[in-house]
Amino acid sequence: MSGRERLSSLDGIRAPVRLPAYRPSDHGVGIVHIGCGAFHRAHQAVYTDDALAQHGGDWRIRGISLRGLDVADALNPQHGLYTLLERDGEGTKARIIGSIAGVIAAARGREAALAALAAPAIRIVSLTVTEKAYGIDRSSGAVMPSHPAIAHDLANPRSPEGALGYIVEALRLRREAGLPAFTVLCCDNLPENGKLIRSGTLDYARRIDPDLARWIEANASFPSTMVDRITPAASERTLVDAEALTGFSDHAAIETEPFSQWVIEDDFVAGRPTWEIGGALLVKDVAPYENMKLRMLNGTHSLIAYAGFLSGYRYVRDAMASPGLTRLVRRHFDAAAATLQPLEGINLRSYAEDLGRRFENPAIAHETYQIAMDGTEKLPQRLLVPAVSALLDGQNIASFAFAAASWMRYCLGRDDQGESYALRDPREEDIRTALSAASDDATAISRALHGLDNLFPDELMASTDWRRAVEMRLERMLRFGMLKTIEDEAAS
Ligand code: CS2
Repeated sequence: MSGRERLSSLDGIRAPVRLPAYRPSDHGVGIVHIGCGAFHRAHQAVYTDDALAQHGGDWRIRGISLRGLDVADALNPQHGLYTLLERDGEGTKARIIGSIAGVIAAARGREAALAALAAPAIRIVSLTVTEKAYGIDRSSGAVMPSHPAIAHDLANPRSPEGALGYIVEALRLRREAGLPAFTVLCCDNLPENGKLIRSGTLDYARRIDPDLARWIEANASFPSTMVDRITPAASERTLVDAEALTGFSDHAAIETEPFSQWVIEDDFVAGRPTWEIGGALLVKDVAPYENMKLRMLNGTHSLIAYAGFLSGYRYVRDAMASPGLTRLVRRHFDAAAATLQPLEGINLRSYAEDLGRRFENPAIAHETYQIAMDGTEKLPQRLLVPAVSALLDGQNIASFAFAAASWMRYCLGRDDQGESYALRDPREEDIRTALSAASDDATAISRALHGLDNLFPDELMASTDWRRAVEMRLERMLRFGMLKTIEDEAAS
């Protein structure tokens, strides 16, 4: 870092940098957000910044980091201020966001985190903690007692470590203090995320205190949301550019694309900011939007991540410069779109064209390896559930099978040059065990990975067409390498 002064107030920052059109310190905190990483800072915090500028209110955000100290240490000395860079081929625009009031690192202050959640002024608790952090079984909606955070919290409910543990303990404290409950707003990429976290929260609470569970059921709400903004992890370059544009050193700067979308089920027990000011769509049913985004954007992203990473493409934009892979990307948009119900006001063809342009954005360095992470958590909603729907409707399953085979090839942990890499998946151990018992031919690998508990839907397991389609592609990947398989697949 240079010797420039650290960003900590709005003084001295000049146009064209955009500043909050309100005085942050005039507004109290009404939201606690758990998981204050780059995505939250590029998305919900920006909508809240817009709402504060237009309608004011005590809606600033107090962040909680469940793990790590970095975000708190970067944001707190800056009084929560940070630079948001919006990048595309035309250039980079800088904006200072003022909606975050500060961040509590739970690792350093569990009591402070619980006190923040139980504060009378809190009306919404939102979350971006990644799919794997909840510990909820997707098919039953119950918590998984073997999940590390759930296991810990069930044994020590008053000193939680996980997201559900914090929420339920905070609600217990509120009930005990005679305070109202809050709205729990899940902003992770999970289908029907509100319903899922509601059932997980209630199941967890029932295991501790059935009375409390009934109170939560009657008093809290859990709207579903669809969130979208491509936000790579910040890099050294992000910080350098933020400093050049604002004149201040900023340890919490982030970068993102110009596009942003937020669809929210309008079900809040204690009010909400006017997020529609920033373009959020408040609707009755989020599920169709969520499916569209998970299947078309995220499903294709995962395909690009596995096939692209194994072809040596470090960034999504590089993968999009490969003619073979872009053909497969477009084929996947079509295959995913064919599994969706029509959605009023949305033309899936132009949605796909926009996605293609967003993936190509030359100014966004989004690592394929970052997206490849946590495959077992992402595959079902992005690729496997739509594959079932394609299969049952007699549609072409080739693209889903290609993506699943790419994931399997990735699970081997070494590329075509023999370089190894870490899988970074919560079920890494299961994957390794399953593979170590299998011989190294495509049929055995596919059988071993299809056999992982609770991952592939029964309809796929039972379909010879599906299994053959996957195995055949995996076999080519192993024999000819990923680049050649992509070429052949794109030509077919
Ligand atoms: C990506 C998402 O890392 C991933 O798995 O697919 O983070 C994606 O960039 C966002 O959902 C876009 O809104």
